[in-house]
Amino acid sequence: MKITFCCTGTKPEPWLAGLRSAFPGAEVTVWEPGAALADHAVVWAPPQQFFDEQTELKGVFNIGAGVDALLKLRLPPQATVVRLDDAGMSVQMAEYVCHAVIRHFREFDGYAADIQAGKWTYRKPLERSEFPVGVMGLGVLGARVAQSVAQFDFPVVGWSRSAKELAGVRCFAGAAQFNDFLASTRILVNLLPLTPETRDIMCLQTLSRLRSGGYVINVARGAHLVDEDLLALLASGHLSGAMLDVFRSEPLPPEHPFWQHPQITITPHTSARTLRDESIAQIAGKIRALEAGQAILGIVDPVRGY
Ligand code: NDP
Ligand code: OXD
Repeated sequence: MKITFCCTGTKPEPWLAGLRSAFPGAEVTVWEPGAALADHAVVWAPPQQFFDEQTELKGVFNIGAGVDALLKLRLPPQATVVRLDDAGMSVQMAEYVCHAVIRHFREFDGYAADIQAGKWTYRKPLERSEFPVGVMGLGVLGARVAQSVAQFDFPVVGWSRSAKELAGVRCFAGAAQFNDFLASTRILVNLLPLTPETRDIMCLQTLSRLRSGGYVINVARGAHLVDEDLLALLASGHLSGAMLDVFRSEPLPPEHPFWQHPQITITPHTSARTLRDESIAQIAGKIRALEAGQAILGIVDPVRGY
């Protein structure tokens, strides 16, 4: 068996070592133009030339959960495209979002500023029931996040394409229930995949439907959020702040207003990192299953876009 590795911005050696130890008999190499045809590919942001040349691939394994960039390429039609299915990311997302929700609700930024100014002051405790958290996307990551936030007794609502039942989460589904979901939400968490249907989904029209004093946590993709609309709603006071991990252009350009905005906290696309060992173990298991003709989780539907 031949496995080719083509991951832009990723140091290949540890991945090659892990894949070679999982498949001692296989040829595992870094792709270069003109390389021999492989059976399976492990990829992140490969160039189009990679797929133009690698025409015999059975499996294409993306080392991230989001496949929006991959699906912009022309892929070999026979290949099964597989994304990471948790692989240690859901617990990281839960940490990030719970941190953001609690930091906002408990006004920890305000306390930090007071302490910095030498002030020993108390704020009146806020009512948890007035801070319902709404999670868009109830897949592998969103479901774990919604249930983790619910552990802190916040009211939690969720929204997905197909109807779901999740303990502790009031679930809404489909376009018809989107406005009701938004109207039930004060802290909005985005964990949707980026598809033609979800691009620009957080805009003036939708964010205006959040409860007054709304807060936005975007951990999915930058193109879900219309930046100017967020800024306008912060200026008007309808929204109170945002914590953003993903941006339309990454790294966020130095002149972008998000860098210095007092109500916006940014992090550099780090809410859930790809963990190498977990990912290699998952991909190796799936290559074995595919080779044995068995079903696997995490197969991408190119028509659906995720
Ligand atoms: P999943 O595919 O498991 O879940 C996607 C969820 O979104 C599903 O519940 C799906 O509904 C819902 N959804 C998709 N389209 C729509 C729509 N049009 N309307 C309503 N709901 C919709 O993905 P993951 O949870 O694994 O990952 C989510 C995203 O998180 C990734 O695509 C990626 O962009 C981002 N991500 C960001 C990272 C970071 O570090 N910032 C790290 C990892 C991922 P249904 O259940 O009905 O199919
Ligand atoms: C992912 C990401 O999609 O890292 O996994 O953003």
